[in-house]
Amino acid sequence: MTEVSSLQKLRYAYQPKLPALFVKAGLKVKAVEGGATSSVGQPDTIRPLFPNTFGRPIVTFQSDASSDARPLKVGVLLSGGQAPGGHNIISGLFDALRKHHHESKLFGFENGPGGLVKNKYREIDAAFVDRYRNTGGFDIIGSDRTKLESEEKHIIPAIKNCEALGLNALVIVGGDDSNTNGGMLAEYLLARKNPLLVIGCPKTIDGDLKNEHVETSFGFDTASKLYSELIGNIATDVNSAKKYWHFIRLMGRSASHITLECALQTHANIAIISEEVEARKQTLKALVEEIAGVVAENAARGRNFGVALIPEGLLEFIPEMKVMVHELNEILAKEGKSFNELGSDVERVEFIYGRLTPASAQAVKSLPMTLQLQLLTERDKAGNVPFSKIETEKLLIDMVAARLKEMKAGGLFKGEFSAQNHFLGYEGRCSPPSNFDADYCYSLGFTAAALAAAGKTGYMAVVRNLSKAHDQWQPGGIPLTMMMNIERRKGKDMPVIRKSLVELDSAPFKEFAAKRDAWKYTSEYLCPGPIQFFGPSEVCDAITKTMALESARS
Ligand code: FBP
Repeated sequence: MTEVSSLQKLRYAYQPKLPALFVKAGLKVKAVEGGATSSVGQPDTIRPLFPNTFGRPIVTFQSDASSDARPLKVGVLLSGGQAPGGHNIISGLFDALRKHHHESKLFGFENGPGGLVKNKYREIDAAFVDRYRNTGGFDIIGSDRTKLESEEKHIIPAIKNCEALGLNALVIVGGDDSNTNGGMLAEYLLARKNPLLVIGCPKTIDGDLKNEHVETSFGFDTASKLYSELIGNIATDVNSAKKYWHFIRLMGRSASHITLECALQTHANIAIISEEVEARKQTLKALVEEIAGVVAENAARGRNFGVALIPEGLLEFIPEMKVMVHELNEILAKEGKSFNELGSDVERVEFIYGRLTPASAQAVKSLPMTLQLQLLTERDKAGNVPFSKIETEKLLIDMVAARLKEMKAGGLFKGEFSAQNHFLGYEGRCSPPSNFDADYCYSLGFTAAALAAAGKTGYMAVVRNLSKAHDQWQPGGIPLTMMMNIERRKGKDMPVIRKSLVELDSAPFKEFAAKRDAWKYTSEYLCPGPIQFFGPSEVCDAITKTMALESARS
């Protein structure tokens, strides 16, 4: 990296804010344990699977000038999709470990869990980390989606590689799946009296790794602000040209937190929330009817234009599609080998149609063939349908256009429908982190180092009280088992960290539900503009509407 932008030079100089405890005491802290914990679901099934780590207490920290400071060797890896702030976890870890003891060392496993298994790593030194402070992306060490699931292929080599480096702790920066794997690894190590510690950090732009103890995952703040900026700009174009409906699909593989936040930030005319579609048991046909109705009513008011937000994971929440995807997953889990040996797309669809229930076969056949093939053939390493590749916004545009044509013939629609489609996804995942994500991640890095220094394993590093000023932020650790429940994955019941979906009785959803009718037929869009790094704190340090509303009610 020989040339850097003027903004990046200034961002290098930004000193991320820390909780008062770390400012005052550095890592001269001690862990304070609360009472025993349980899991969020099925404790009787999960306890026997985690006999060594289940029930461990929540940990907070207090300053302790007498705490012992021996050098620590820590390995870190970034797992799954990129999220703004990952580099600051690493700079926070590095600075905290150096503060703890100048001989401490930090190693970065390259290209995610895959690099841990293949023993690809680099030592992180001051000159190297300085080039990545407060920058976006995961390019510092890379990431991948390898799951640490096979004892022979993944776990044993991973442990051997950590031992060869003499690591005291491994920090896994990832989402629900990666942290679930971290919890399993911690249990595996303890059962074998291996002293290597495993600590997780909550990452994902999707915002779905959150609960009573984890207030947000990092990256959600920056990504949703960046998408809101772009939606605001499109809305201004809509108001200027007055000729298009823009259908904008927003990332978020499963939960609709990003779409909800962007709706609150921009006042788009339509925002579909997948969790509500599921709760209402709305079929695809009924959803199309609803959207077409809003388009027709806008046209009746002289407005042949508008903005519609579509969450990436929508299809899986439409009841008939959800059942169909579940059946497909079960078929592919059991008969994947025979399916993969088939030579043509025609053979593949016939194979699947014949095994689905009639209702699910009907649901899959109702979709265009390209979409059917994507649903049938593609799965990510966790066995999920890769919704980032499925163009749901185009499907909806086509279906709404067809319905409007029928309505026109029946005299129910008298306007024009000309649509543009967009997908806002990857452009949000590597943005320079907002001040919030820069500060939060740097604090998470310190917290992970404090957990390692305190000898804690099977914990997620957390920072709480995030809606308050940073000096009131509270670092701590939550047992990974505490966030687990049993879910069906790749045809099996598995213990996994529970994903947080949009709850319809949550403050952010209620705010949206109370305001959305007023946004349907107007052009009173909000244009939030780009993320700001310099200027008044109410602009530069603003938290998401989601967090503001959640914390006001908590
Ligand atoms: P994580 O859950 O790993 O953070 O990734 C989230 C995400 O950005 C989703 O929003 C999106 O559907 C998916 O990753 C895309 O995955 P990929 O980067 O493998 O295309």
